[in-house]
Amino acid sequence: MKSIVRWSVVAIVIAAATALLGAVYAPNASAHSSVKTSNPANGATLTSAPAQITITFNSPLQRSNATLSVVDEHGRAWQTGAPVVRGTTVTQAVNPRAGKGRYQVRFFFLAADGHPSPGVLNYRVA
Ligand SMILES: [Cu+2]
Repeated sequence: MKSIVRWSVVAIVIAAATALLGAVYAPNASAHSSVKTSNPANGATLTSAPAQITITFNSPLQRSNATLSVVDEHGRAWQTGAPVVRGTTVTQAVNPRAGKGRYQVRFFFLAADGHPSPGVLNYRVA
């Protein structure tokens, strides 16, 4: 009888600990997939136009509904083709003949859990 009581206490403690861990490690409701690193880095000044842009997120993205544009200060788009999504990384080819100036990378992706991951990165060619 005593051992049955003891084991149910152990079971309750394990269940409570599991619930607590679940709460602690549950993904943040407001940040499902955010930018970890990018090349060019946000705010970077480059000496020549990049041939591609790579963005790495902290969690996997869906391949569908991925959009990315690279726009100069006059609103002209310089990306070529569609973004390529592989797991947590997105690669976008860019026209390397883009001149000096400020560029904005505007993107929208869906995280693997279905939540949207929109964002903006800036870089400059000087
Ligand atoms: Cu999410």
